[in-house]
Amino acid sequence: PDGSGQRRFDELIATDSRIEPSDWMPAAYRKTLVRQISQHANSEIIGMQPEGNWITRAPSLKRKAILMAKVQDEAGHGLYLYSAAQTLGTDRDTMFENLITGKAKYSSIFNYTTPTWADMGSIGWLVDGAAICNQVPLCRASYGPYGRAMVRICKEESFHQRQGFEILLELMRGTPAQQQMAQESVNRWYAPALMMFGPPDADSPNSQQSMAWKIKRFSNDELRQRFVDMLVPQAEILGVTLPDPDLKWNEERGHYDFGELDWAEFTEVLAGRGPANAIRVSRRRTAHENGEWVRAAARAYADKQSADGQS
Ligand code: FAQ
Repeated sequence: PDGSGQRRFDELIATDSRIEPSDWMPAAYRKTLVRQISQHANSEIIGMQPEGNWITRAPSLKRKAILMAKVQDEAGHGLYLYSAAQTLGTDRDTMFENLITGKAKYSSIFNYTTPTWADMGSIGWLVDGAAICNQVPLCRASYGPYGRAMVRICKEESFHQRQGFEILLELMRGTPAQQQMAQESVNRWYAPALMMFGPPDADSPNSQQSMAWKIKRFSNDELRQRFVDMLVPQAEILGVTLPDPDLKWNEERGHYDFGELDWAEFTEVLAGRGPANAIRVSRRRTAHENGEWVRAAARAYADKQSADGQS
């Protein structure tokens, strides 16, 4: 009430220090963090599905083991992120409930389907690649538990990105049919991966405030540009073509120019009308319901342990 909490908060932000769960923080800062961190956690959990789809059909035992480990990592990322969000006072049941009733957002990218094995390569190379570009700066997010969770997540994402690149490299060194499968997959994933960074800066209502609070360190368009600049030389090594006729080096800017994205498609996906929105949410709901007996058993066990401890 005397404004000292706000002053201390402003000082911590100005000096690039960390805000911790027990510190005073503005209600709007708390709200935006819960929004972003829970959406991020939801993305990791929903993001298990497009790749989970290929675990039983991976082309070798080695590929199957790698893919299982990757999908498990995603579950782990979701769990640390839900824990980070919980430190802000929102309980996990509420976040799950919002996800399985379709109220909560998660990344647009996971509403696309994975019809071919090459999609495992494209997800690793493009989706994890975009995730790293976006998330490395989040390691310095002003909220301590979020920034610290991101450090480990980014290390694992780097490994994921390399395994995706390697799947595509192997296909590109293979038969013409394999090369075609890789190129066709990159054609489908490229533009949706660029949209992961969010709407253009002029249409991004949250960016300015989130940057002032040092949650976000760069704008959506800045990170998208960084990603495109990173992809072009990697695509050359792979021998795949990025599906954008307007992609070209701009000497003056020192960056690649690229074509306008289909923002109408992005809006449709966010509104729940992407190729796989309905299936993603319904699968998650079914899995949650089927897991009820495990939660009940864990609760009963914990209650018994604490009752035994008291006697
Ligand atoms: N999809 O004002 P802004 C992964 C929403 S990586 C859906 O610009 P903000 C790893 C946004 O929430 C994917 N919604 O918002 C993995 C807002 O709506 P709201 C997850 C989007 O927050 C790989 C509205 O549009 N990564 O999971 C999207 O400042 C492989 C206006 O936008 C993260 O979540 C989108 N693409 O910036 C896992 C990173 N973009 O909330 C498995 C953390 C925007 O007001 C397999 N998040 N919206 O109703 C962020 O960095 C930010 O939240 C942005 C959006 C950059 C996503």
